[in-house]
Amino acid sequence: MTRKALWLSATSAFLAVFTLGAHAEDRVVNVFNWSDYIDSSIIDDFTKETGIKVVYDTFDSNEILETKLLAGGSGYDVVVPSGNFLARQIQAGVFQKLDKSKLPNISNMWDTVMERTAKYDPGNEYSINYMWGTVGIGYNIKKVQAALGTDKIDSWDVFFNPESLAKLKDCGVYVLDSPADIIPAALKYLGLDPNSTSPDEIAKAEEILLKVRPYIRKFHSSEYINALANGDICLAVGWSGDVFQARNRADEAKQGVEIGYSVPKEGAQMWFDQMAIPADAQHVAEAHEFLNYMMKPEVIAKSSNYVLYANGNKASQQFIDKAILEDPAIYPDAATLQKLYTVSPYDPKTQRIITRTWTKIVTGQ
Ligand code: N2P
Repeated sequence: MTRKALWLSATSAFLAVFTLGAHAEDRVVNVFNWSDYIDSSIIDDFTKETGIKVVYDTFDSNEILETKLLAGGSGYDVVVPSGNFLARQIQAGVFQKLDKSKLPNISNMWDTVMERTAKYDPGNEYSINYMWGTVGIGYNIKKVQAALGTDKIDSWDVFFNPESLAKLKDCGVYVLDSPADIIPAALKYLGLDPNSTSPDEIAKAEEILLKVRPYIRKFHSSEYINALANGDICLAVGWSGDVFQARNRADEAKQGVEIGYSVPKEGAQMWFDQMAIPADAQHVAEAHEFLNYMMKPEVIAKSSNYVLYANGNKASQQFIDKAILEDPAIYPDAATLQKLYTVSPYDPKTQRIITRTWTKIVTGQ
């Protein structure tokens, strides 16, 4: 070997080692998930185990996530839309099919949940269930008792009946800033199909929501957790696990705040949040490793134990706290399941009506 050739091969060997080293350090996955939705030690453990750094951002609205996904180039490798949004995003070409050969832990998933999520993602080709839960009523037991003379909340009437909600105005009412969660609840309360696309029926939901609008302090999809826990509000239409997290925070604060959650008897929405990989993700291998890690029974059980939502992983149930697994408001029993309905994605025309309606409701005009 000539001197020059020797130098060249030494240089390329050095470059190769250097690039490999840089590559190993560089492994990253950009995750965009709902706020208050994970025990952060899970992220640290994932990085320890795989060497993959996690950049973890949060949102509290399907609409925000959807805007980013439809614009493209979000920079995210794993996102978690709810099923009804996922379905139309799949249609729009936003996601790539999962490589199931990289997801051996899929065998831990729960067929009962997969059958339901297949409604949004036929064959579950694009997504894995993260958590699922309901839309219901979170409330401050003592304050509601003082204002209404009862702390038995078993009906949407406490919220949709203006006379009742007026009594809770001063102690504070928050509502999810989420048309696809609240409008179906209004339709259901009115005895109509929560999936109605009839403009007349949606107008009826608008009418009833405008009647209670003066008694609503805020539309927001995550602040109600602390607001309930601190005793700043007495009622929130919110997501099950978030209300249970409020209950835990209130217990920890030991200020005497007691929080209840009701799945109203008229019916409540059951939703499924699904992990998926955008078509333009830059770290596809890392995204699959993340998904596979989240399907480890101990890992996803740890998440459920912390966020107080049920997950779609059957094998994880042996690691879930008994009190959670046996709480029908988290893991519904047959009687609770009877009361739950799912919602379908809105077609573009209905979506325009819903968006317009929602603006009117939130602005109160
Ligand atoms: C997480 C709430 C997610 C439920 N805090 C709505 N999909």
